[in-house]
Amino acid sequence: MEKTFLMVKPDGVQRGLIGEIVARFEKKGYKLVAAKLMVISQELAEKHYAEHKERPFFGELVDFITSGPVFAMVWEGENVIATARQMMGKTNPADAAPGTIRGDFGITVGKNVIHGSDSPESAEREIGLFFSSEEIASFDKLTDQWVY
Ligand code: DAT
Ligand code: MG
Repeated sequence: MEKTFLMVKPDGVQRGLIGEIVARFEKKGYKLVAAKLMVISQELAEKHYAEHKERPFFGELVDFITSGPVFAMVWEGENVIATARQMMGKTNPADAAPGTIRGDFGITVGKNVIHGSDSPESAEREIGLFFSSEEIASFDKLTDQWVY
């Protein structure tokens, strides 16, 4: 089954949005298979956002993502990578539809509450950066028979 990497960013943690965000993916029917509260090192931040290294906002982005604890998660389910991106909303909360996480909880692009992998390749890469294989649970969720 497909897996994705999602992370409540430092602004979302400080604002008390972890529970609200986890609840949305739980209610959707997805399965949480790994989660931890952690502070991202400079090195991990630079690896995680390597694709943006040449962008003018890279320094700010790394400073922000390392500025306080994040809540890192792995979620599993059918088409979870693309659907989680839809549930998050557009990168800039100003463009994100109401009902999406960024549309409901964010105002500016620099503090947009949540990260989510944008493709199968980035999901695999990001899960590997943040979690060891022993940290990812493999189990049957009994309610899946009422979801699928
Ligand atoms: P996403 O997080 O939706 O995958 P992205 O990968 O293009 O978006 O950018 C990563 C993060 O960088 C994004 O969540 C917020 C920040 N960012 C993107 N564009 C920005 C901009 N023009 N100014 C400041 N920060 C920006
Ligand atoms: Mg991205």
